[in-house]
Amino acid sequence: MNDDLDKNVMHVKDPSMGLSRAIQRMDEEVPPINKIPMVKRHFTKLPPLPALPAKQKNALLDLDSDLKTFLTKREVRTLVVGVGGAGNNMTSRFQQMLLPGCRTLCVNTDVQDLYYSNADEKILIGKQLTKGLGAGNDHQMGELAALEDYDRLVHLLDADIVFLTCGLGGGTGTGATPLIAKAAKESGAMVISIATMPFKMEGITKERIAFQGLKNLADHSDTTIPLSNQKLISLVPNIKIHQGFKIMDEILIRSVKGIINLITKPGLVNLDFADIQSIIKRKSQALEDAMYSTSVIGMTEVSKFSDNHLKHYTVKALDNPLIEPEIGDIKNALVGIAGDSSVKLKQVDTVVATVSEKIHPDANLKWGFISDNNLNGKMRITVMGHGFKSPVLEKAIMADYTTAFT
Ligand SMILES: Nc1nc2c(ncn2[C@@H]2O[C@H](COP(=O)(O)OP(=O)(O)OP(=O)(O)O)[C@@H](O)[C@H]2O)c(=O)[nH]1
Ligand SMILES: [Mg+2]
Repeated sequence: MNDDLDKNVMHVKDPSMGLSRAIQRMDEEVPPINKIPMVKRHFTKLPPLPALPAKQKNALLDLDSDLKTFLTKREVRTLVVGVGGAGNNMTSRFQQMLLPGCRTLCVNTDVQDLYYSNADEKILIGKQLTKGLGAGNDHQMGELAALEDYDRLVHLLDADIVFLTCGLGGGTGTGATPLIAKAAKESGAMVISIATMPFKMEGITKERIAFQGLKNLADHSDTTIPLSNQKLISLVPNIKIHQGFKIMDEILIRSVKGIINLITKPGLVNLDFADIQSIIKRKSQALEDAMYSTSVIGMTEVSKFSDNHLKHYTVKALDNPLIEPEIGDIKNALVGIAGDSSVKLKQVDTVVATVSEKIHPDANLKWGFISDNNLNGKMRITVMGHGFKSPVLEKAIMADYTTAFT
């Protein structure tokens, strides 16, 4: 070993020496360090940056006026489209709510229905084919009418999110809505279809037609929400048919409004278009996977904020009895909470944690909070879940319709 180096090494002279003795020996033998040599540092003083002329500086900064223009450009463009008699009725009622930034469009083969409907925009499809007289319960006629105006539809469905609504079981809604979904996708929109399935009393033919329409609709939509009229009867027996339609209209309108509010209102914790895109993800474009492309949307308002109360109503919002989702299979969820400035973090946590505990353990969950002082002591909870298997869609997709109409 090198002698110089060896000098600096303390050798264990006596391996049996106790630790305190060894430290004492080290203190005696190692010379104390009296002086730590100073390292002289050289700082070069940087010359001051030349001040930019104000004009040049402003050109580099993003001014509020620029941000505002950008903000309006990035606003999510939503369009609610009602197809056929039921769809037109729902859209007309939706129009009365005057949701800012949300356009409405009615599409029909029936000129009279369309004339009396109330929407920002209207399209009479299949003028050559039906002469404005409606599709007469013939879904093939409805489909041909939409084909006649397909190019016009592609141009007019210019939005980021298109909500399609119709009552399945007739001619126009059943036949045209799937093609309208296709046209909306072609124009680059995300398509959310919400359709009612007929009451049993309307007959087996209508039911079969509705199931085929649902299959075609699911094939061209990002997400499809079938609402069963029949289930409404089991929930509210002895209801009159027009009351039943009204309730379904209301449910459908609220669902659309709920989704729009989730993503378009600026929040303290924001949910946006990208979030809803990430939630409504189809497993694949294969038709068999469309049975997982359904969503559940639920809303509730609470005025008591105890843990139990919040948990109870959050589950209620998620467990929509007209959709009957398999909650444990929900793979993606959005939770929107709106409340006034008194809402506490713990309360928000209870709602979000309740959804998280109920849905699939690996689910992707996003939440947002909108501060809305108009809510005056109330909290509004909106939940949207996606990725579970819908028995109604499964039935629609798996059934063989080749013989059903002959
Ligand atoms: N929610 C709701 N559902 C309705 C209403 N009217 C009809 N329905 C349902 O929707 C289904 C289709 O009816 P319509 O929308 O009138 O039919 P359409 O699409 O106009 O078809 P055609 O008139 O044959 O061209 C019916 O079988 C009912 O189950 C309504 O006002 N509200
Ligand atoms: Mg009609």
